[in-house]
Parts: sequence; C-alpha cells; structure tokens
Amino acid sequence: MPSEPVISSPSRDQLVAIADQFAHQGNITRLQSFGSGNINDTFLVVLDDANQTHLVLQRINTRVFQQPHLIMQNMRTFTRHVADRLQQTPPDRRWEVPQVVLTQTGQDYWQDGDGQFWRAISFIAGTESFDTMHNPEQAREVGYALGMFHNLISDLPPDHLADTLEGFHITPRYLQQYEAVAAKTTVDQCPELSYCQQFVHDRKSLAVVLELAKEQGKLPLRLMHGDPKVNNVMFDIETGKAASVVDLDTVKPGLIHYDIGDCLRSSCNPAGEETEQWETVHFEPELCRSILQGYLSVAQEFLTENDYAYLFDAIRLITFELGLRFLTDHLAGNVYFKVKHTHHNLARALVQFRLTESIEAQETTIRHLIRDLR
Ligand code: GN1
Ligand code: MG
Repeated sequence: MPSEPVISSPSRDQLVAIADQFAHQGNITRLQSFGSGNINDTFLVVLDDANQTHLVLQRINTRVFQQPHLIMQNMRTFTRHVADRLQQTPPDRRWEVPQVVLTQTGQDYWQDGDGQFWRAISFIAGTESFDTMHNPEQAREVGYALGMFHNLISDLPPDHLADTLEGFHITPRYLQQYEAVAAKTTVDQCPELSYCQQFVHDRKSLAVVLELAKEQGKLPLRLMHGDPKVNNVMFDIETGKAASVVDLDTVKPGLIHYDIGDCLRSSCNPAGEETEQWETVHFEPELCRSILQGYLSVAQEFLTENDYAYLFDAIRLITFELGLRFLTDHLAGNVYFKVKHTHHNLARALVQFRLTESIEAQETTIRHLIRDLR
C-alpha cells in the first residue's frame, strides 16, 4: 500500500465550507462525526430546512479506494436501477435508497485543495442503526433488508458495475498478504498474538472454499453489497422496521455469500465487534435463524441448491477472513483500518476468531437450522 502523509481532521469551518460545495437546502446548523466506519470519515450535516433536515458528508479514504470516481459511478448506476425497480413494483412497505447529492456544479464528488475526495449522500430521514441486535424481530428485519437489497439488484447484470476494490473478500489473497506481512513484521510478540497466529495456521485450508466454488461454477458471480454489517441497516424509528441499507462503496460484482456471511457474523455477535471482552464473544444461533427467515422471505426465489449448500461455509469463512484482515493490519502497523490504540486491530482480530470458534462449535446446530428453513 503506498504511504501517504497523515491526513488531519478538518476544522468545523472547513467542514461547513466543504458541505456548502454540495447542493442542499437551508443553512447548516450543526456538523458532527457520524457512525463508526473503519475506513472513510463520515459527518452528519444538520440543516434548518423542513424538507431536507440532514446530509451525510464523507471523505473517501483513497488509500483504500484508489479509484473513488468508480465508486460514485457505481452508486449512480445502482441507485438509478433500484429507483426504476421501486417505481415499477412499489414495495408494500417503506424502502429507500440513499441518493448521491451533487455539487453546486453538478459533479458527484468534490476535491479540496489537498486533493482530498469528498462526496455527499442523502440521509434516510427518521431512521437509526444499531451495533448489535436486541431481539428476534430486529434480526428478522436485518435479514429482510439484505434480501430486499439482493432482490432489487438481482436483475442488474454484474458487469454493469466496476470493481471498486480489487481482491475484496477474496480470502486466499488475504491469506497471502498475511503471510507476506507476518514474514517481515516487527511488532512485539504477546500471548494474544500467538493465539491468533496459531488460529490462522490451523485454518489455512479453509480459505479457498468460496473461491473454489466460484471457479467450479457452483456459485455464480452476482452483485453484492460487500459490507452489509448490522449497523449498515437503517431502521425506521417509529415502526422499528428496516427501511434501507446504506454504505454503498463496495457494491460490485462478487458472491452473495460474502454478504450473507458478513450480515450474520456481525448480527449474531451480541457483544459487538468492538468489545474488549473477547473471551465472552459467541455466535447466537437463534438470531441467525431469525435473520435467515427474514432473508429468505425475500430471497428464496433466486437461491439455488448450491447457494444453500455453502451458507454455513460462508458464515465461518467471512468471520475468519475479517479476523485475518484485522490481524494482518496489526502486523502491518495499522495502515488500513482506523484505530484508537496500537493494539486495536489485534483486539478486533481476537473477537472475530473467538466468534469463528463459536460458529465451528455450533456447526451441526447451524447446518440444521439452515436445512429446516429451506
Ligand atoms: C470496514 O469502514 P466500514 O466500517 O464501513 C471494511 C469492511 C469490514 C468492516 C468491519 C472497505 O467497513 O470490509 O467488514 O470495516 N470495509 C472495507 O467493521 O474494507
Ligand atoms: Mg463499509
């Protein structure tokens, strides 16, 4: 990864000036950091206009997304397609898609004097998101949301969207990167690190499972969200129902199994992925059941026999993969994910590995519940 100068946080005045580059109504009354993204910097812009109360302003991390204009191009293709679909067949409940907000001159992004890349997205009014699921109804809604997302893009040909992040979710590649970084790392050894290294060593052979199924034609290339973790589902505050899936940076060709796995690994971990108590982390099969019920209520019609056959592998693999990515970044000196302290990525890796162990220990239960839902 190319090294870049450390990017400072903009002042409030600078942020207001940047937000004003984008077409919006009313005046900006407040600006605050928003969400808990690990890559981009996100701000919520509060406006004093009844028709447009908020705007989401983001600085794209171009060390990760090296062709940000492709993200915007994909977003526009995706949102246009989904808007058409929703118009043709209006759903029987609230469902919205975040819209790209153009600049005053009609561009879909704005570059500041330092070359930093900014964009604005509409805020789904009256919604909130959660880092963990509180009950089976919410979990069912998360599943419904992912199903709805997949359903709405199921007829958009994968080659209509660009690959915005090459190698994303290709687990064997992450394993190669890990091995390359581990060979020359200088971070201090500690018992937690040794546990993680042993953990990866013992599961190297797992890494190929989904990519092999793709090569063998068992799992087709489709469009995926790429990052449908639990807090990317927006819930209507009044009804408590899912109303949108946000964070569209990684909508691109891939396997829907990456999405299903990511949705389940993030939603079925009641301790959340940022917990410091990694020993307490476990995978909750009842939440998994509710999520899959919600998902299948929308997605059943486009899933094949093989799609079901690889669901368990997907849950285990994506959890393992995220742990591997965090671990690699710890060894590399925290160059990819934002961190609050030096051992943050190691702590995150421990959480995902513990979750993987819990998934493995409950393999029979999880496989049975998948079978019973068919
Ligand atoms: C990153 O930035 P954020 O939080 O939306 C990462 C995902 C991980 C996630 C873990 C482009 O997403 O793959 O699953 O952190 N996004 C990218 O929280 O690498
Ligand atoms: Mg994301």
